[in-house]
Amino acid sequence: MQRAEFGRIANQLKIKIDATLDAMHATILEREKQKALELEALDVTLPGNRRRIGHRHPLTIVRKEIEDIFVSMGYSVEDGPEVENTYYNFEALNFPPGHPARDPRDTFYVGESVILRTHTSPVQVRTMEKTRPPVRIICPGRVFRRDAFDPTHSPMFHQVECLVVDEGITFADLKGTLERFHKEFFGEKTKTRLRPSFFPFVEPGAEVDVSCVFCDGAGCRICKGTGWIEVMGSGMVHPNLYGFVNYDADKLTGFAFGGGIERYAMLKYNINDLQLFFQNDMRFLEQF
Ligand code: 2U9
Repeated sequence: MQRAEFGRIANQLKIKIDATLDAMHATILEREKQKALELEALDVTLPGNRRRIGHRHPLTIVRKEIEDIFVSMGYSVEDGPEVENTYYNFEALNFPPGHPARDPRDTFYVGESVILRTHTSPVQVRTMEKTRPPVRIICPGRVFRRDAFDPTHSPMFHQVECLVVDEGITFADLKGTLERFHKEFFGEKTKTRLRPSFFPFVEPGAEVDVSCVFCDGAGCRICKGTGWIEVMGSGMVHPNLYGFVNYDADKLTGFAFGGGIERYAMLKYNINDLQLFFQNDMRFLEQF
């Protein structure tokens, strides 16, 4: 009898101990869980990690803006090889045989008559060769000249050139197109002016100035007090050029112009050093 009683008590004790241990175990688990939750707590009000995402280079932004303006006026965008034949870069553009631009000190020669193009004009010649008039195109792209690096020069830079050829195209069409383009690009108050100049591929040729984008033409340090800034070269397509592409020089006239994309970007964003476009410094690039 004593033995049975003892067994019962011992059993009750075991149940109690088990329950106590279970309770303690649960408490420990709960405490651990709380600790882990506290440790892993997220403050959703903290700013997130900034993820760097790529975006367009300022020269690409400006090139596309120029393309959009001309496309909206009915032009198409053409491109062509950066490694060119001297025929397309010089001969077909009316450069005489001894012209200084052909000198290996100014132009990168890859072979006897193969060079890195010094302007995008070969694209216009190639386009005329493969299509009949009317022609209404712009040609953006890289060009190469043996210039040393400085704040306004680089051995590689970007140009955009324009060519229009049709019956009855006049100098007034050139002037009107330049005026429209510069108003679209720099703003409606921008004025355009032409000064006589010479380029082998145009006759007559003209330098293109815009009213200073910094002082609106009043005269400042950047326009050297003149109120004008030179941005392009232009002119009426030289009649000699039509023979090279089998166009009828008696029926057709045309205009052309060209300028540096870096120059337009520098004026638009007030950048004073061309090198910044090519150094790929994130502190510069992230501003666009
Ligand atoms: C063809 C006929 C004519 C394009 C033109 C210029 C004048 C010119 C330079 C300005 C500064 C290039 O960036 S720059 O160095 N360009 O002065 N370009 S007329 O005339 C052409 C092109 C193609 C068939």
